[in-house]
Amino acid sequence: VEASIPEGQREAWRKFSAKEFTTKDQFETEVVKHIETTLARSLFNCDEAAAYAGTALAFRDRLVIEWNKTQQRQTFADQKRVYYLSLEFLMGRALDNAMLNVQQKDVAIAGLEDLGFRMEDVISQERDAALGNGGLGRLAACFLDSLATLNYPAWGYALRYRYGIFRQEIVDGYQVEVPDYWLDFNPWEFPRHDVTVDIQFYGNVRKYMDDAGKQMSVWENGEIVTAVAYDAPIPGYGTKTTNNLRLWSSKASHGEFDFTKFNSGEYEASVADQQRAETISAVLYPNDSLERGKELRLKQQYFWCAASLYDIVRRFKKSRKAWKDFPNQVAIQLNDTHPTLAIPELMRILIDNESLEWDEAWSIVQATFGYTNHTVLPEALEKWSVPLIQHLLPRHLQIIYDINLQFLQYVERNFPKERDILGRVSIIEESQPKMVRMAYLAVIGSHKVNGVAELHSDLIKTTIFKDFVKIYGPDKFTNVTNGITPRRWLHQANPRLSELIATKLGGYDFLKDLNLLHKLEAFVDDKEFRKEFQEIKYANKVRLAKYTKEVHGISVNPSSLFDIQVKRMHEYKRQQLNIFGVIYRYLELKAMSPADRAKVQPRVSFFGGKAAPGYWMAKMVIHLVNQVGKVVNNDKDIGDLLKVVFLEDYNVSKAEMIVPASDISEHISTAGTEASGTSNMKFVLNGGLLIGTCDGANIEITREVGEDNIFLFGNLSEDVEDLRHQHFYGEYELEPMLKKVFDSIRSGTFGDAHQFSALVDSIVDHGDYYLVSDDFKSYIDTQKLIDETYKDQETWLTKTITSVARMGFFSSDRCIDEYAEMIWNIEPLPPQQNGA
Ligand code: NBG
Repeated sequence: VEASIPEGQREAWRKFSAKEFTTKDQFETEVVKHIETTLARSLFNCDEAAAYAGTALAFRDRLVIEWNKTQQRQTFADQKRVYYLSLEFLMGRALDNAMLNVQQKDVAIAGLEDLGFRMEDVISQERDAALGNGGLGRLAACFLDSLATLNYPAWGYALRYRYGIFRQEIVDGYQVEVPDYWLDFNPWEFPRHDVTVDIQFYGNVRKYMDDAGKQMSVWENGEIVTAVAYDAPIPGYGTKTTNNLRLWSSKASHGEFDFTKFNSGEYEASVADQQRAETISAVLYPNDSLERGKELRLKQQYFWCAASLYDIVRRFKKSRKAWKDFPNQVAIQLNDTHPTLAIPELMRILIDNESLEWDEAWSIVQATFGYTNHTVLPEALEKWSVPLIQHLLPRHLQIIYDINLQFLQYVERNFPKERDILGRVSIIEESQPKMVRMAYLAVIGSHKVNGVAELHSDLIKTTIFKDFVKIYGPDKFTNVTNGITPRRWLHQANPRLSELIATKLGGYDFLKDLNLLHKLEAFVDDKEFRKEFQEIKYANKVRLAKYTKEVHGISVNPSSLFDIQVKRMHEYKRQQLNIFGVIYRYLELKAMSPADRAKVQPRVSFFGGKAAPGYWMAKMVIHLVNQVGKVVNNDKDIGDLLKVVFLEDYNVSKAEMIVPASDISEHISTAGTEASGTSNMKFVLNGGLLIGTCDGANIEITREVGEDNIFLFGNLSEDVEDLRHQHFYGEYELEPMLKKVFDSIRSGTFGDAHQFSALVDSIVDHGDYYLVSDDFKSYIDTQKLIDETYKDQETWLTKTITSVARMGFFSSDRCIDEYAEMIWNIEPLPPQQNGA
């Protein structure tokens, strides 16, 4: 639709076009206007929630102005764009980030004070946008921040879940899940009721001859659900670029409800249809690194892929370029296998709708897509049953079979002597029922496949994708080590540290070029700097201690060593190793004389993280942590020497408080299982040290900060297979220190032993798949080394400062530049075109 204002009237538009506030007074004008008009409240009726709403709306207006201009500039520049398809974007809160990125937080603090509010209270009114499970979703959010900051023309595409990840409550030591209805008030999204796409499910495929006598297929007679776009502006730091995150919401295709049914008296049925349609985008699946093959999940995936591709293709077609130019204008990144259906969907569009030949369509598809793998855990590798896809997406199943046929013929021609290879690499697993291996389809349909840390990228080449390396050659596979945005994870989470660094480095340039942190090493002996650095860490610990007291009623001494493990609860992440270590420490303390106890380094062990609702073993670990806490925290012999805290409902905004407060954080997965980890980077950047296994990005963190500044322990990934084998077929002896721990659990020290028997049995009787016993001694010894090292606070401080200075590599800006160059082949908008 052409909706431009005619030339003659544009002058008036320009004159009255919305302006951004820049002063305190202008900011206050905006806030009061929104509170009085948008919210219809007054100074006699303005609580903190209203102050938050007014402030958020004032900043939203600012973002929208820049966002509109950015879209115009990007359209005008007509460069290649990248589309990041991710089922999860774990954004957290938006207001603080917006204020800092547009560099107007000071103005807002002063303005709010004038109006009678404290910034901290206002910020804490906002609910997290929790549209993700863990690292994978948070990575996508960091990437959006970097893409905008670096002025790349980029869009994110996802689903607008009405319920994000559940809220976790701990009741009697057990996890209880509470729905997270977060859309009550969300000022950051814009419904685009004019941007809709009709998405088809079920139906059948009809073959026909077109006018030129060519055999064609059409998918028809399906059920239609409408996708409605909701947009959220993504501001970059210190740039005018404001990119778009587009979330699709599902609704019944015929609007409110079916009037024919309604009029014929089937009122309930008509409303039920509507609800069925809305169910598609209703809820985020709460599994982290686990796929369960539910039909609704597959519907979500197709709904989102099809709507996004329609949108992308529509934008491309406006440019009136030839199809062969599609990959020169469009890069699509698949965040894990969840969006893999985009591959057959783009094939369907090109062949069935646009009448391209198979080969041409296929080369466009391969040149367009890139695929990021985020795990080698077998239970996380997505497979969908052939009958389910046949039923839901009959045309896509045909296309998948055709892709597979072409691929297998190619393999057969090139590897005629390899008997078993075809069965191994086929997209279709010959099981009962047959399954579609989504990771293989993603590899075959993309031009690049990457892992997320060096070890992980090596592992995918030698394990799950080994045959594909042989088929395509090694160049198709690459590594982009994960990163984090220093804007949220330093500047926003730890403003005092950010400011201290800025005073030493002469400004905040390091937030855009994190490698500049290396200049901090020059201050490692600077007395004044050291003192302030230490004070900031202490203040952050005091803040967490205060929170722990207020929310959990547990008093902890901020001078203790703060040991933190916060992440999704998962056997491979080994929170059980941590809590067994805590129990061991407790038993040792109990056995000591009071004189010996007086020499012990006091410690607080913090845990936090959600367990998937159906993951019993993970829930059992949560329960054990809480039970141990109950015993230890109330033991008079122990006092401040050991406290155990389970922080309820770990999420992004809590991480912003927790991460800056660590002395040590735990990244202790069985070697070879954690693809990267990203909180490890956040903790070090905030002046904490790590205890970790040689896994994921821990390895590159070690390379950067130096071996002396990290506490590594445990078996190496190359030995894991052999150890597992030994557990079953060789001599298996439980580590004696761990046996003591189990004896105490079994004797009922932490409540009825039965409730933990599955956890203990998995190690004693069922093969100890995650090598808890094998790594236990090395873990305990390393914790002792940490206690010793921590006693010398000056040495500790030197280690932490040195580490911060060496973390430049882990900025997500570095990652995004690598993706842009190696995989997407896109350029940022140059300064004269990005509004600078
Ligand atoms: C997770 C890995 C993490 C990694 C993030 C981001 C999945 C499937 N994978 O180690 O477990 O840091 O992805 O890459 O959630």
